Amino acid sequence: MTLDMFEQDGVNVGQSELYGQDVHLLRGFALPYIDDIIMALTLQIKPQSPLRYMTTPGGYSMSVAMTNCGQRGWLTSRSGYCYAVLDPLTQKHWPDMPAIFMTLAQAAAYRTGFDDFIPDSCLINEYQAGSKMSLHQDKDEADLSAPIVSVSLGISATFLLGGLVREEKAVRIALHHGDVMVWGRADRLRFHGILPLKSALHSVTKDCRINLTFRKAL
Ligand code: MD3
Ligand code: FE
Repeated sequence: MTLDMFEQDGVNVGQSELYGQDVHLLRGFALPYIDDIIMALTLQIKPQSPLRYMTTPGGYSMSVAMTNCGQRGWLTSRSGYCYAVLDPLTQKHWPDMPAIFMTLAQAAAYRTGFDDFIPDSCLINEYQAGSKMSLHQDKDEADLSAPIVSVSLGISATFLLGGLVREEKAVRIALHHGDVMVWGRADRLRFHGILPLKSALHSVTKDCRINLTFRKAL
């Protein structure tokens, strides 16, 4: 096995990058939280509300496995997209949002000028080799004045940052273990996606990439 099959553990840690007016990339910001995040995912969230492959309104199975924690969970099915109080798989509430998740999301938002971000939903995306997310907008939330915070864990991915219309050419940004993105205001409705994940191994997540997306749904 060659060395470069293993991912670097954080790249340009401590740097912050700005795209457009309000897309902030905080390199390695989540690194101090990693052990607690993995613990909460493994012991609390995944056992209560397992990862599953949801169906798109068009009838396709997503290549990304998903679950949620918090007061609301994002769902896609044949009937469309929505935020739901109950997990359809268990007919129970989604797992509580761990305090450390809230602390991390609020710290990242505060650092980038969003003072009072209180997410009520955290979508957990798990990418295996080949999983991708096509270019889309996040617009199922009631209050578009709230930012979104996303945390990347494990294998690096290529993020596509498009414009406010689908036709605008997207720029590619490498996202690594521990990176946190915060976006809002003028950039809240930008198109974005993830290129098919390349096969690799990471010491923390093994053969996958995990993304946490914190949103204010209500
Ligand atoms: C949007 N997830 O679940 S979030 C999603 O890595 C989703 O799993 C991706 O898009 C993932 O809806 C990416 C990261 C992100 C970062 C910057 C953005 C989304 C953005 C800037 C503008 C608009
Ligand atoms: Fe999105």
